[in-house]
Amino acid sequence: MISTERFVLLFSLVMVVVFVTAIMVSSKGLGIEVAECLPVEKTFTEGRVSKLDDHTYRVYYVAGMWSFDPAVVEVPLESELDIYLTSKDVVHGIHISDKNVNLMAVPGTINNTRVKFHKRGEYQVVCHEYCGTGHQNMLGKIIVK
Ligand SMILES: [Cu+2]
Repeated sequence: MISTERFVLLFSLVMVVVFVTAIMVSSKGLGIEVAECLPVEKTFTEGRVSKLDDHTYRVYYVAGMWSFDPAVVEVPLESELDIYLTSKDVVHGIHISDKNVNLMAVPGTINNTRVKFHKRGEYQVVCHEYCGTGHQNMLGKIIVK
């Protein structure tokens, strides 16, 4: 007969293996990307958009009280945006409507993710971290033509 402690320990080890396997399958097998942090040395202070090719853009977002730089990004249909995000003052966040993008903007760090646009339209960019009295005005836009 197995003791309760041994059963709990064995069960915990099995669950660790199951969770690590699930993470590996999600990231490698299904291609789900996990947001990553880049080192402080690569911090930038100005927002900009760089065109890498006809359907690949690199967007450097700088969040600040209470706006995003750049405020408006225009890209063609089927574009992939490689988004780099930092903050110049306090902790902000970024959420892109209808997309599974939800990043923190932390001063001194850069967060990165990729998003692809398969439908035309205007996608609202909002700050999802309460960052002060002007938080509700912190809006941006991504226009897919
Ligand atoms: Cu904010």
